[in-house]
Amino acid sequence: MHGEAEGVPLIPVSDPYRLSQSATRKAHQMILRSAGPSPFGRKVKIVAKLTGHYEGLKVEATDLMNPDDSIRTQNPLGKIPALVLDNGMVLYDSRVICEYLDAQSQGAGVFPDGAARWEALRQQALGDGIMDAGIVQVYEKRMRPEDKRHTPWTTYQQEKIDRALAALEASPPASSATPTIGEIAIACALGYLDFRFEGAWRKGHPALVAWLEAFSAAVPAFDETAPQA
Ligand SMILES: N[C@@H](CCC(=O)N[C@@H](CS)C(=O)NCC(=O)O)C(=O)O
Repeated sequence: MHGEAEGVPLIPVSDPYRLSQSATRKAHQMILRSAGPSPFGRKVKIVAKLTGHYEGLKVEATDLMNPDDSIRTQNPLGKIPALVLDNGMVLYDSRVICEYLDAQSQGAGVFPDGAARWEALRQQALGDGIMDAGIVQVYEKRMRPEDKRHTPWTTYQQEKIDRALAALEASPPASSATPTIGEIAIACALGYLDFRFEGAWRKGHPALVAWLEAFSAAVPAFDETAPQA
């Protein structure tokens, strides 16, 4: 049986999808691999707060570009967020982690039942898609030398964001007392656009701006998890 004592390496190195040999942790503590600016990590942190799991979570910074960072053995895709459970199993990606946290809670309702579930999952896909298209543009700048960048590619990605914003402006999410995963994902996507794209989205989307203001007033976890450079 894997050790549960504090300070004892829990998982043998022969189990590559679990904790690295050097990792140690307190019993019953989950480890969230994330990074300050990650909008997907922010989704998970908000859901952890809403479901009462945040106190039991140790957030461990990740250096995605460091080949020796254990994220690459914890998640073969080398992506964050990843959640190391207290039995050593690693869950990824943010959708799986959020659903897991919600399922462990006493009906936080982040993933509603019935027809509302499909609306929430669709909104989550839209919010996640905005983040994906934003991250691709950030990486294009970060990873490629200027003379190798391909503007039509970043324009193609930006158009996804523009269409998503237009759809949301025409039909903003509801302001539920209990925020759904869809509302959380959209708020995190808009927060990411604020963080990395200087809030340019705000121009021409007054209904969405008002929605985000109402969301951040109703859900303190949103401001509490604001991205850090
Ligand atoms: N669908 C994934 C997306 C995660 C993602 O793209 N994370 C970014 C950081 S915010 C990442 O790890 N990028 C590194 C890479 O793509 O290799 C999720 O929901 O968790």
